[in-house]
Amino acid sequence: IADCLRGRLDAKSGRLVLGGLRDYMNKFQNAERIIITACGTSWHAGLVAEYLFEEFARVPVEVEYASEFRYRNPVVGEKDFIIAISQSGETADTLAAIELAKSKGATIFGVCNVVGSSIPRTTHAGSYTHAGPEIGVASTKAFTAQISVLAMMALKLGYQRGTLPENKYIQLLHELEAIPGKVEQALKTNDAIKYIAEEYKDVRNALYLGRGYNFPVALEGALKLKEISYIHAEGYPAAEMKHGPIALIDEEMPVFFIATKDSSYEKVVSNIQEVKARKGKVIAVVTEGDTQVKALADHVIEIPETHEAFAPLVAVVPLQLLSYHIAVMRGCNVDQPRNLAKSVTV
Ligand code: F1P
Repeated sequence: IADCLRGRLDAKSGRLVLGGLRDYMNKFQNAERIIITACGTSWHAGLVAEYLFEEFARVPVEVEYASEFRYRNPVVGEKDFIIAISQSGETADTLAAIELAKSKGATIFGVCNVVGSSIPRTTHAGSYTHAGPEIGVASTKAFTAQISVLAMMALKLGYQRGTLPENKYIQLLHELEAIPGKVEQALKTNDAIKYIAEEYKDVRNALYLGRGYNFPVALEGALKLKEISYIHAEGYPAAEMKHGPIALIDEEMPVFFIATKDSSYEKVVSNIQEVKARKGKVIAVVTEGDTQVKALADHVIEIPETHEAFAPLVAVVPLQLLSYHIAVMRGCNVDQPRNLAKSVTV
């Protein structure tokens, strides 16, 4: 994240320098709609970006699985600004979605990690995430780097469009600058997470729940557990629990909540109460100093307080660590999970 911010965030002048956008700022600013397309973890980063763009820049956003977008007949045209996100820059579905949108006259912006890969070569413009090489197949630091770039784009757009006042813009940039330090603090939860992993390493199913900005984090937590530990896991918006997943809850079911202090905190607390009333096990990622969730949950993992828009950058870290430890304890190869390829090129 620090590498991602370096050179792009000039806190002194209070300005963001997003070189990749330079020639396309007009298209970006005047877009009637932003369509984000990606696969897997990158799609989850795109979901976080939807919340960011809509909150700060008030532009309608759609987030599309590239693997669906390419096969349907989407309404897309010159007024659309497409953001294609990919760690590898080689994902075949994302490349095909780009070609489709390009053929309809849309402007395509890539957010990729691998310099010189196919996606940056085919898009009109783009920003590299500079996350460094992802050694393992499952994306981890690419996710946080993607969100960092997308957050900067959303703040810049909001500022340019006048929907984000200057003082708020500057304040948010300062908050963003503080994130690498908070992630370092979140990494210190490692021992506590190892202990939790020991307790849940043999479960067959798990549920991940979060609201607002933390909903995509729930999806990503579940995906990491599936990818590297081969445990069946589902991520849901916490409010959707009562529309189906609640039927799954019994004393065998661990439910991982992202319950940081934000505008939906009280609602999440009541979701936790609903799970406890059905004897589910609750493991919650909470904000440092939390007392309400602590009193209800079986385990809590404390992370530093952040602005809710940037919470995914910090909250995902303990969930990544948890999947890592569970995978190691189950004897799985965390770097090369079965059946998964680093870049899905077919
Ligand atoms: C997309 C993705 C990854 C996942 C796995 C398979 O890759 O779904 O999120 O962890 O590696 O591919 P990319 O387009 O972001 O490279």
